[in-house]
Amino acid sequence: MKYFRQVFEDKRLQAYINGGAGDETALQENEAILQSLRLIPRVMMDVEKANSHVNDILGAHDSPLVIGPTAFHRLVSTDGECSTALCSKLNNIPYVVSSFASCDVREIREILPASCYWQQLYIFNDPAITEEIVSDAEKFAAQAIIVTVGTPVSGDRPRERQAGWSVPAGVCARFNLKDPTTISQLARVSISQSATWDDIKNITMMTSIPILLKGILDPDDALRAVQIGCSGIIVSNHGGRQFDHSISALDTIGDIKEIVQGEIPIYLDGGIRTGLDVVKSIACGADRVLLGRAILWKLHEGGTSALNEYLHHINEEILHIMKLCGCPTISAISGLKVVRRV
Ligand code: LAC
Repeated sequence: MKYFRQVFEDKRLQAYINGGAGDETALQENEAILQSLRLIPRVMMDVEKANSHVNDILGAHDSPLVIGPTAFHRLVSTDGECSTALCSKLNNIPYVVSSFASCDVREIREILPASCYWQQLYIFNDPAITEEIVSDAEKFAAQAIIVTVGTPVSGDRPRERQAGWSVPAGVCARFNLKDPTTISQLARVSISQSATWDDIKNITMMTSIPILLKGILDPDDALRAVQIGCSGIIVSNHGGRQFDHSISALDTIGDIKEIVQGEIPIYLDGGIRTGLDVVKSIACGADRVLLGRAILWKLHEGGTSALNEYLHHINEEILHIMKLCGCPTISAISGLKVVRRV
């Protein structure tokens, strides 16, 4: 599968979705690192019955793919998150529903089976909102709560700023935005800048749903997440949308894996577009891999049918590459040797 990048008729929307922070160094590096990795295939491994199943603390699924949290799917497709939920269900791929979803979580959950419903959460300024999302996650039987960390403020994205893009009124289901609002304004009024590890600890006390932290890059923070009782971490620089010169997940996951010592699963995102990217990320240490922009691109290209076809195809590609690399299971991929071509 070739790399693709969606072109939008609405250039302001394109600036928002495709753009990254600053000079887009992190955004480009996420993709460039994936391109530079080479795997050393193993041979004679009986791959006839190769399967891409994963089974960890967050359940059993047919694929290591996760639909990552991205905001406002109705910006790209009429049925928004409801289309995404249907594709998640059809492919048995977990879907992390954003706190900034454009469809009501009740509606999404009518389509999405519990086994695929994971809920994204920020630490909000108003503790009542954080509590409401946690209690909704319980009501709708979320299998995980993914707390996004490392976003006390929104990254400065010149493309988006120069295009003058703002979130249209009425597109955020949970927050009643009456006027168009820039992402940095939305972050400023809603997301806490004073959040600490105590807030994460509080959330783990508030609910028995497994808590994962998304946005971890430093091994010491990964260790802290383990110590505080998190059930997993997602190594991520937020698709290069936050801090332009942040390290890429693939450059730090090895050190994180070493320090975490298998205590909790480690997932990864950033730049993943193809099955090959997924296999490379797992070879570098990821247990599961999240898709971000690619989901929005496919939804925009052709709604449910394009996204469904993409998810199906990417999984076929994962299986094909597993066979070529002598990996009958997903866990065998982590034993492959990886070389970085400079
Ligand atoms: C963004 C926020 C909404 O990156 O996550 O646009």
